[in-house]
Amino acid sequence: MTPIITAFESSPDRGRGLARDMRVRWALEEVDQPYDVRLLSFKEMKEPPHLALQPFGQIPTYEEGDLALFDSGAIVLRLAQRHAGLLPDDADARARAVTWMFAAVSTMEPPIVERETARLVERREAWYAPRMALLETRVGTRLGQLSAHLGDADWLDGGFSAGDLLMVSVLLRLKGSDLLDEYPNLTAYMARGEARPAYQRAFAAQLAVFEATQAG
Ligand code: GTB
Repeated sequence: MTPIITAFESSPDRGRGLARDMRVRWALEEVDQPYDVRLLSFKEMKEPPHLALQPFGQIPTYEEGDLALFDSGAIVLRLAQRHAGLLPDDADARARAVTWMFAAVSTMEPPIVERETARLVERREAWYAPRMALLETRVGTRLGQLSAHLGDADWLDGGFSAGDLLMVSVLLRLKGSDLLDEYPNLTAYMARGEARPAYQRAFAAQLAVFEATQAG
């Protein structure tokens, strides 16, 4: 049965692959699982049929037969548990890879999202500059810690895993920011993730959605 994911009909990132369906697409490509996509308008995301799948009215969701899941980390975990290629076989190594998945979405991503949100919606506030300085310090602290852990390794814990998939996805939200300038090992790590054929296929698929909206 071909799983179905949801994504923005019209992504505000204009095809840059920053919305969270991208990490699910990437995981599906890594495990060679074909999938269908249901595109949603912002209005449809807040209507009952979608709220029954995603109580917060967000994308992505994942449907596989009778199973419906939401939250990108949980969806990637499901794929990694059901298919070979995203988690090591050894039980302890597997637990460590899952730890990195949680660290990506619960330790690294929140300050990065908070900074992004401030840039989008708080720019005109009188207190914007000091708040941004604070948020950038928080992000910088996490980047420094992650960089120190990664060192000159290719991936966070042995071979590429779902932990790296989520961590690279989170870091890519900072692409182009000077916050990464101090950490060449992190930019190289992100580039290794982006160079993976599965990433490239996933990126092309989400970009095609944006290009179709431009053509139409
Ligand atoms: N914890 C959930 C998960 O991981 O799945 C969070 C899901 C989420 O935040 N979804 C966002 C959404 O549906 C899209 S990804 N937002 C609409 C809403 O809440 O009403 C976040 C996102 C959106 C846009 C950009 N961008 O334009 O650059 C980047 C990231």
